[in-house]
Amino acid sequence: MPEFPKTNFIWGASSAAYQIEGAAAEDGRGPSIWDIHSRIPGRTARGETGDVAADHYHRWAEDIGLMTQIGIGAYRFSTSWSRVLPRGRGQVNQKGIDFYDRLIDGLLDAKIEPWLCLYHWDLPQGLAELGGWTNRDVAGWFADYATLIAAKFGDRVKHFSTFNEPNVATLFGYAMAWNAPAAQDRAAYFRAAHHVNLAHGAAVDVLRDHVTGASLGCIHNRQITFAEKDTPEDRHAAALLDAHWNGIFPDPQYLGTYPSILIDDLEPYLQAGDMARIHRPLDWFGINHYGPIYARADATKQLGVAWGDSPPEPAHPLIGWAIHPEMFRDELLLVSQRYKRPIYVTENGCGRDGEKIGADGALHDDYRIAYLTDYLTALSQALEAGADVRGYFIWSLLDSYEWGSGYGNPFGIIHVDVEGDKKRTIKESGHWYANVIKTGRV
Ligand code: BGP
Repeated sequence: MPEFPKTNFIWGASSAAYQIEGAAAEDGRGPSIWDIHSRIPGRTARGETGDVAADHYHRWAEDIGLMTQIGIGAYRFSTSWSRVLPRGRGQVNQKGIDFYDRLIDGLLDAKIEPWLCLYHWDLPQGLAELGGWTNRDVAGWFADYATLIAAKFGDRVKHFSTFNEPNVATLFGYAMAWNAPAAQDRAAYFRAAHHVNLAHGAAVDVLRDHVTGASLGCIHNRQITFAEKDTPEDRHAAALLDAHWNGIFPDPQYLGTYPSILIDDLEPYLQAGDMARIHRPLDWFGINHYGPIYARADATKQLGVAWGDSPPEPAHPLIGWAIHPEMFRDELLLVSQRYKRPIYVTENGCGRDGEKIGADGALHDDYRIAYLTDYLTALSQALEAGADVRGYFIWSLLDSYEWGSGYGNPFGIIHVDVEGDKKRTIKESGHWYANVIKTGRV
């Protein structure tokens, strides 16, 4: 029976602003690229938006109460850039600051450590209109936003991440057109990726300067990458996708280099001194992990690589994808050895369509408990093998707006009646997680 360290190990839960807050046009919040994207027909399932989401903007106190009930020690959330700076720069929205003040104070009162992420994909539309991540000035705009956040909350928040999954935001946003702003433009993608890295470095400096005792990291979605078929073309595609998915952000941020396979494409956007601006001292590495990815060569795609199909192995009948906890263990070991920083697993979990509260008033998600048991067992194996993992944050606290899937495929350990009155019900997995936290055992 896997046991986890009694000290020096954090049990947490994660969320993201656009996925849970709602109140999209309330109290002065400006629009972000996701408000625009989700309104364009065909972009999201059933045309759903985050306008109301889990209504966390109004129910944050109840949500803190639920975290207390589960025993959560740390809560990872993101601030909505356009809630505090409606156009992304310039005028500050005091009501937006007040909201995060209330949330942070509430968390601290409940003895839950706030982990603040500056960017979970919701660029202010005002900045998108100036070119967004493709405009090099964005690094300065992001640094100004980080300065505001540090000045307002840095007396109480000590754990900050600059970005959540910059790979998903740029690859899906600028090359593959699955996420906002849904461009398919090879040059825009490379520019955006480099500017995100510059913004990261600039924000790290600001947070370091303004927050006493800051603990800083970036959160990366890391998955082992395979060729769909064992052909030279697909093997090359897998090496490329691996560089885009796993390397283009962590390598410059933590090691001070870009993956060599991408350097020719990035070269035009690199200026003297850029790598030193990106490669700033970091305290920890955040990993979001779901499962392996597969690459197929495809010359018609912007980057010459398409998302491949996973091999014909049985998908989990209820979760819909194949479960590979051993690759989670391997990924943790790999990241620990390569980047040599303490690791926090900042997302892991599973979604399932059509979950319903039963006649007994409970939501029986035994498949989620089985999934989490397998993944936490893999984590304990990685710990035993020497990976320096210091904490685990479940994705996610609440059923949320799951981007292109809309309100389908909810991942929460707390059910939210999104179509109805937004009532919260702790799922069986939430009660199970409470016991894991209490006993330190799976
Ligand atoms: C991560 C995101 C989260 C969340 C999660 C589940 O990529 O950081 O915001 O959406 O994935 O998403 P998916 O449904 O794509 O597996």
